[in-house]
Amino acid sequence: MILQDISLQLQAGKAKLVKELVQSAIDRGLAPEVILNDGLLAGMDVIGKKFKEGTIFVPEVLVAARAMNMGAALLKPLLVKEGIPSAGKVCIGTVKGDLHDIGKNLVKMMLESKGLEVIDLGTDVSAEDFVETAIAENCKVICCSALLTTTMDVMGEVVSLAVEKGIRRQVKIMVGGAPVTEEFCKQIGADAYTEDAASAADLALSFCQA
Ligand code: B1M
Repeated sequence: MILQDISLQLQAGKAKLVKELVQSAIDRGLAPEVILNDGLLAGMDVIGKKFKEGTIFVPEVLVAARAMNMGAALLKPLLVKEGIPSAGKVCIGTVKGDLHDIGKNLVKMMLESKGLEVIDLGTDVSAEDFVETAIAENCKVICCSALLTTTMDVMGEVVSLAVEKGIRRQVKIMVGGAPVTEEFCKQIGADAYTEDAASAADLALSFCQA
């Protein structure tokens, strides 16, 4: 089964092979969302569990992440339609101190697939950078991603700074990433938590259309 092969080769860090398998899955007519969820993300899920258990280490995770990115790059043109008018402007980044960007990149891809214009601030993004960008670019939504429990609090700083700079009513603040929860979102006064990239994009679009 090709999806299982994609997952297994991703876990083995075989980026070139993953790319070939993803291309072959596309050629066979499998839906890009299925290839992403049941192939690439299924493989990253296993990597995450093994990393947590301590049976694999940073180098193995890095090669798997590279394979994930190469596979996702092939799916991007199928998920993101080029040349459609912008449905609204959003900025996105992984918060200060945090270098994980796979999830953030997926959210970005899904936002673009909804026709939203996305300003990607990258990783290690301070509260100041999020808020200043939202002001300068007139963004309707700020999207913050965090993968480390130690960096989640920066999301609270984004909310506080948005209040301090007087833009809190004009901008929605969305949060997500593995350690983030609905409860945490409420606690820091953000507008919305979503568990995955597709629901984040749906919600960001509805915020922009409101
Ligand atoms: Co790191 N890492 N890592 N890591 N890493 C985790 C997060 C960890 C849980 C692993 C573990 O179990 N021990 C753990 C954090 C523990 C904690 O905080 N409690 C951890 C650690 C400890 C570390 C280091 C400290 C390790 C070290 O150096 N000793 C270090 C920190 C570096 C830093 O950031 N300062 C580190 C480094 C790395 C690598 C560089 C090796 C690599 C990152 C490569 C990269 O991103 N370019 C890496 C990876 C890959 C992981 C795991 C294995 C996988 C993360 C991932 O990409 N998942 C991760 C284990 C895990 O999460 N189970 C782990 C796939 C991705 C698609 O999922 O990002 O969750 P995710 O995104 C999802 C949703 O969360 C959601 O959408 C996506 C899919 O639909 N989502 C949003 C994400 N952002 C959203 C925003 C939204 C809405 C939804 O709205 C705005």
